[in-house]
Amino acid sequence: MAKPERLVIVSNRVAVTTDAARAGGLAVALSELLKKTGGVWFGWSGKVSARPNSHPDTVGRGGVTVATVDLSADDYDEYYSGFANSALWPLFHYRLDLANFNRDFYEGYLRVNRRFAHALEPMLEDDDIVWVHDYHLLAFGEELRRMGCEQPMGFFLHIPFPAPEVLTTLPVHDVIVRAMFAYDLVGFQTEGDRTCFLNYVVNEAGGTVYEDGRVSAFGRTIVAGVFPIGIDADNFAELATSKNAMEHRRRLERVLRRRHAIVGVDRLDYTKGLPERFHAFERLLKHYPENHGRVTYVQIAPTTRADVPDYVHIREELEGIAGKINGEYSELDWTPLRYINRSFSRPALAGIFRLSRVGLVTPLRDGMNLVAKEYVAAQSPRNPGVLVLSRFAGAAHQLTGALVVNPYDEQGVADALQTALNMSLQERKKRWATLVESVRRDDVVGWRESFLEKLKSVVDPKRGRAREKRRVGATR
Ligand code: GDG
Repeated sequence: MAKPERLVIVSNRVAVTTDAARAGGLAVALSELLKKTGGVWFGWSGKVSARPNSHPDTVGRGGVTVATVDLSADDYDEYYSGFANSALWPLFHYRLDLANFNRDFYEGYLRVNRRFAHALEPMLEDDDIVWVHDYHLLAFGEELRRMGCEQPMGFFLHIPFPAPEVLTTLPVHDVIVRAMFAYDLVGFQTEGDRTCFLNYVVNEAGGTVYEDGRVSAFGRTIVAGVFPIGIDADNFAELATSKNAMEHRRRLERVLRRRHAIVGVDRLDYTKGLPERFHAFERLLKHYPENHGRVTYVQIAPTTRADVPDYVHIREELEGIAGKINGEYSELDWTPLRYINRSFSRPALAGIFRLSRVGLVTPLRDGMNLVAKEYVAAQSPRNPGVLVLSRFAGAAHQLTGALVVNPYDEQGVADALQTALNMSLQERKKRWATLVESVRRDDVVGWRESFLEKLKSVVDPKRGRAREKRRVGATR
């Protein structure tokens, strides 16, 4: 039997673990795969050092080589906080008002992409398959190609791809999209993201789109595909009834005292629509006063990217709104909004989801949104809750059993919450059956397999030729 190709995963941060109780489904799914095929996970160590290593530090963990490099303080400011999180992240989420197009950031981004490529290249073998993840590393493949690497390379964008009208505000938009053409396969979360990419290619780069998914521009032909990411649904469902989950559930039950819970869980990020969501809850209390003393909204929002200034602002803003709502509506024995600015373990989240009558997921823009899928997976089949989901989350294209809302329409979200809180058990069960079927069917294993199968099919003829060439070279 032929030996499976070795997989090399490249992402900004590495997360090799199979402990599903601690890590997200994505980290677990990718590390399981690496263990099967053997492989390398390469990325930033998470450390900032005065003299970053040019050769990766490597650790072997059960057949997987974890290879990491550090960043310098300038790298961190320009590549990570700068171009990735202050230019690309806001821009790709349609927040032009927050985007900072400082040229030093861009230079730093290219420098780190190049340094990462130089660090990985000596570790690559001819038969490797390289799979690069997300917006931090758009230019990584091009740097590897410059060094003569011919391995199949795929890229998956976890966040949305913006419409050309938005993308072209980035002064270096053409350089960035050209770099994406170094990959053989570029994957997006939704058809909408792929369409935005294709529109750019045709209208801005003068490229051609073929019916079979191939796209030509900048002198290269690649394939652009849609691969909606999923979760490990069965595992998350099991977590929801684990001992740890039950403990958290009981603690929450004690404070709820038979009230309904609405739950939100999001990284504290301005794309997640949290101020709008808080205001929508305020409208629920104002326009549907029967919910006073009857409903508690629990919002878990652990801090991320705390050194990017816009993340400090959003935190302050939320504290203000939460204080106002609780100041106005609290009773001696009822706090309407419990806003918790820290993280919980995955089993704890699963337990809290299972207890909550409503899962409130209203990002202003989101590549997919895994929380929506996790909420569905955690529900009890006998008494499932209702998912209220933003139409601007990639997940809305799959999760049609949700109450789909416009997160900018605060009254509309309040009305949907009221509908969810009063929905009959029969209707809840019917909607949940549709939701859970989709979450189980399109899971994280299906996602990774379909991406890699497509990548192999795209490059197969080319790989055949490359092997042939090597064989010819060897007999000379
Ligand atoms: C990006 C894209 C896309 C959250 N709080 C805690 C915690 N979490 C976990 C959730 C979920 C994950 O973090 C968040 O995933 P999302 O998909 O919701 O959002 P992003 O972090 O923005 O992810 C997104 C995703 O990539 C995958 O492609 O869906 O669109 O933006 O798993 O449960 N986990 C723990 N404690 C917390 O307090 N343990």
